[in-house]
Amino acid sequence: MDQITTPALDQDFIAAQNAPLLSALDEDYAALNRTLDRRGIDIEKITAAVSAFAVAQPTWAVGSGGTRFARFPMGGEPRNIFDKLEDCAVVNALAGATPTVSPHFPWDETSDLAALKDLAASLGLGFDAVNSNTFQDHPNDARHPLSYKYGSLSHTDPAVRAQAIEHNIRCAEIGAALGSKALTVWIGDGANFPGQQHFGRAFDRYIESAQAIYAGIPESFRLFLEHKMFEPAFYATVIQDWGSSLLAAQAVGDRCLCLVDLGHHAPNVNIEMIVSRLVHARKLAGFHFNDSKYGDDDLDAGAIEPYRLFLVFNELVEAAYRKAPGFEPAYMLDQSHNVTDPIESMLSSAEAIAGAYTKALLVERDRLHDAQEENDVMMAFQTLRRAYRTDVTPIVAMARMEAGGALDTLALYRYSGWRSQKARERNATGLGAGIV
Ligand SMILES: [Mn+2]
Repeated sequence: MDQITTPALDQDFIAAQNAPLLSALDEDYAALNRTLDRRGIDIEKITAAVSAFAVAQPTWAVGSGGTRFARFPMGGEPRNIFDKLEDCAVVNALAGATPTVSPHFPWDETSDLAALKDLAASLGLGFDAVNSNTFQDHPNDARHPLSYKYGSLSHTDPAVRAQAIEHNIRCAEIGAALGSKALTVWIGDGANFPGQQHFGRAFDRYIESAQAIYAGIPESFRLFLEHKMFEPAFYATVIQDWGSSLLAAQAVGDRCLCLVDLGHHAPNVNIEMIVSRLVHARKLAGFHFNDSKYGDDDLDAGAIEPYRLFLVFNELVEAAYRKAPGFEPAYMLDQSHNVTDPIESMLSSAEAIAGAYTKALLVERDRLHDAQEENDVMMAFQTLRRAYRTDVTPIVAMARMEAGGALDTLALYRYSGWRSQKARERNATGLGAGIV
């Protein structure tokens, strides 16, 4: 593997670009410090917590996504998992908060896992949850002679279920070789027509298959079940909501947990409350961040409903604050970038997520809990609002710099010339990407 040289990955370059912005940051940070001091909040503690915060990058997010209508590729897109790691490394170098990547198979297949692991290590990246794929056929894989057209883990044919189970176990084996500790399973199984599928039998078959996967993956692994209300099935989906996900996870085992993706719910569902319920059940696997207006839009985190993002983080921070048993969430960005440079979207989203997390950390918990217990509705609401309307930009920037990142991530990324350099070097074809 050739040595990767780019200003975007060079710590001295990043520091030099940060230098002229430092005095303004110091002024803003000092002003915010005075504001928070009046609330009895230690800004240094908050900054340290934000600096330590991490969210994983899915490998598919660094390529241009697409819709069912079209995909509009851009120059310099990654061609394979090795290119994707390079792009993820750029995001992490500048954002300072995205040190792990979440691979997806078969999209990230390689015959040289050792080289992949070596490249990740040289780029300062680790591997997060591994994602399986039984929502499409694998025509080029001899291990996949059967079609998933009518489902995978819940298919009526035991041979298709066995093939899907085997694929999941293999994904976990690859993950174990890379240093991952979790397998995420999202299936597209469902029905497009009333009467097409026996709801009860399909759910029983899914649970049986999930149990077989659980028995086949390393004991060090956690199994994440990701639910989604609709798409590709448009009438009924086997694991359509957190209720089905929880029932299945409870039937499978202690290390089987429920993963919440912000875009996978019916309109108006109270997603922050789902977080609270799954924490109560000790079954929250983690969270996939994105944003949406209509469905599983996979837009950039915080682009449409930043207040909801804050309310989700408020529940996550609440769980950490009260040291909820079994609370060890895995966070990942799960977005599809259709009209932006994916690296820019990832940088923007990492900042939005860090901002929402910071605001949730600013919630005065004791004051909130007191107001709740006293039924002081307005003060409880205002306690959340006070945290939410605080401009936390200086904390997020300071935390990012302390983690080695850039103060102005987008400006530095553009100035580095990474994309145009890659447009010359890469000739992208056949990239695996999609909305999951
Ligand atoms: Mn997801």
